[in-house]
Amino acid sequence: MSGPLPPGQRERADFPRFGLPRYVARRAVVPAAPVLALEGDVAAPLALALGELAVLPRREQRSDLHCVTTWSRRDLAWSGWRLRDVWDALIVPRARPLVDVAYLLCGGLDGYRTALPLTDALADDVLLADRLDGVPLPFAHGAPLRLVAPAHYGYKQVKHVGALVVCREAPRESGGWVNHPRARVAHEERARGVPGRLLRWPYRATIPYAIRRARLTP
Ligand SMILES: Nc1nc2c(c(=O)[nH]1)N[C@H]1C(S)=C(S)[C@@H](COP(=O)(O)O)O[C@H]1N2
Ligand SMILES: [Mo]
Repeated sequence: MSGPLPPGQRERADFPRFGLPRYVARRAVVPAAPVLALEGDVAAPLALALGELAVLPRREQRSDLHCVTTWSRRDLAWSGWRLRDVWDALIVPRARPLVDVAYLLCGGLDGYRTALPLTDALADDVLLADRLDGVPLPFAHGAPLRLVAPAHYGYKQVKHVGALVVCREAPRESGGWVNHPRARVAHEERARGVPGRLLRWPYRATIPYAIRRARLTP
């Protein structure tokens, strides 16, 4: 994927393990037989074995990852399932969301959780990926399953996904009040209530610290 980077972003040649220092310093515990829990404002909460996703068509997608701290990694080759297909084929018929649900919260096995408005989460390019660059998703980048939502900053793209929580109201997120509810990269929605441009420099200054923390938990 070429063309100019979104506003305020800078390309990185490497692809560091990254995250909020509090979460990236934790090691997600991945069970031997991982499941995807479907819960929240649904009639019938359930847990899907990850193998059940294999009934859906596999999607391959090349897309960029834009971290809110201003680094971008371009042209990652993801493979997995479209979240909208999971929604239509598995979540709607089996968990039966209530009629007025509006958000989808994604929960990671390290305790990290963020949400997107349901309409954003069901966009064409939002995947639950289990493969990256032709190999099973490495632990560093979110095994066994990771949310890929290229139009949104990295902080919305939960790694080590263990649960999808359907919500009527905007749920609490790991980033707290500072998280923008949509976090669209093209609109530089880095945080709630502050023009994204003003956060480029202070966020950029935190990159080395987060990468160091991440390396301590390989
Ligand atoms: N479970 C979990 N998912 C997470 C995070 C995290 O700390 N824990 N950090 C987010 C942030 S801020 C970014 S930029 C990307 C980084 O993905 P990477 O580690 O594959 O580079 O993961 C996102 N997903
Ligand atoms: Mo990030």
